[in-house]
Amino acid sequence: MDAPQVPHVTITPEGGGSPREMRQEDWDDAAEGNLRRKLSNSSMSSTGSSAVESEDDLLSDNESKSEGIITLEHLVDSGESKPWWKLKAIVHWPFSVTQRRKLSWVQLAGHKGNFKAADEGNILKRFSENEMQCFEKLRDDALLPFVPGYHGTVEKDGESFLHMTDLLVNFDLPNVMDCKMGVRTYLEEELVRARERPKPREDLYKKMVEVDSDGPTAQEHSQRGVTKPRYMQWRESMSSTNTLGFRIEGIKKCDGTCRTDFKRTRSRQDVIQVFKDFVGGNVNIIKSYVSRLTEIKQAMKTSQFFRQHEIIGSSLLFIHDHTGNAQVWIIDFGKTTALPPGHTLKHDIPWKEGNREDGYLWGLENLIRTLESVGDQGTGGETFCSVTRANS
Ligand code: I3P
Repeated sequence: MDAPQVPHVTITPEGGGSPREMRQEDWDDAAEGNLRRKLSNSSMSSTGSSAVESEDDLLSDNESKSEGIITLEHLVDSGESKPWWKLKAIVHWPFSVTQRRKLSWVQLAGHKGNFKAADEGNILKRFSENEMQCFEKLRDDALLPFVPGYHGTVEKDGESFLHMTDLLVNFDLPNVMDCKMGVRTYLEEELVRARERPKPREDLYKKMVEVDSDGPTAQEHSQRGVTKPRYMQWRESMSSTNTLGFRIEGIKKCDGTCRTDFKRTRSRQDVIQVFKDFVGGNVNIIKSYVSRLTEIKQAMKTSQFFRQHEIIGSSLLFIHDHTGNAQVWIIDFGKTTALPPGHTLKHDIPWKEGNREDGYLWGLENLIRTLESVGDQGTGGETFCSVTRANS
């Protein structure tokens, strides 16, 4: 018998394709497992990194952005093409509890087409040599308890995928936050390449102007393009990446709302406010997060993998639900690269081009301190999805 399919959520570029209203039969189909949720490229990039060396060249302009729209796609491989369904960012999920459990998998970001449904409790992520090597090395590492389960590679529809555990499977109506770690979000080799072969991109220019029309220089305005490292550095300086060593990329809450508008969330107080809202007034969730982050930090101190890798573009995925279950996972190793033999990183000293430092540990310490102050300040009113549950 075929294994049941786990549906996937897709966040697609706003304006791409023609949305239509969801109808009752759509939800019924969803509940029967006839849909899959698939994540496309997003401004949050939480899980979708493709091959390190090629992204800059491969991505087209219209593949680079999401404003948090969720798309559901029919899973049935019947040959007949069913329409893509688009669901605006702010939605109230009209599912029963059982239906919602079946639709429990959500992916906050990644590049288009990166995910597919797998057997129950698992997902398929588009193959990346880099990421696969990381998972292989992590099998015997102190960080193993904090990374998604990896079950090898599989072929599907002529493509290779990494077979991984679905991190949301044990949650009911999960709240999910993606925090991208480190003081730098691009590889040194991307910097070198842009210097040797500058390739201004219009999509990145447009994303920059959308947030700050004064962001581009006069030359960038006239060519209507910015290079990738220039864009990434600007993103880092606008958000808390440079100042705190991590930034909030996106949040999906239990009521189905998605937010990706954190590009200007920069100060510690801004971050505290976002976390307060994320946990909906529950200080115990914050405490659980702090203790999990502290365990991760301890594990990093003994991890060989951590010492021997430059960790770029990796995120911490925060997940909690109304039962009080709260976990943090280290995800996205598409741009994590091994250092030459004999070299190690400290992860908490400043980056200078050539030293490959990523500021991961410094960011993690800042994140822990920030969350501790959320706990100290209290979080304000409780808003929990159990209320929604009672109504369903
Ligand atoms: C994207 C984000 C991603 C990055 C992507 C950027 O910007 O920095 O991390 O992908 O580059 O466009 P934003 O968050 O503002 O949308 P990688 O981490 O894989 O480099 P891309 O457009 O080349 O995919």
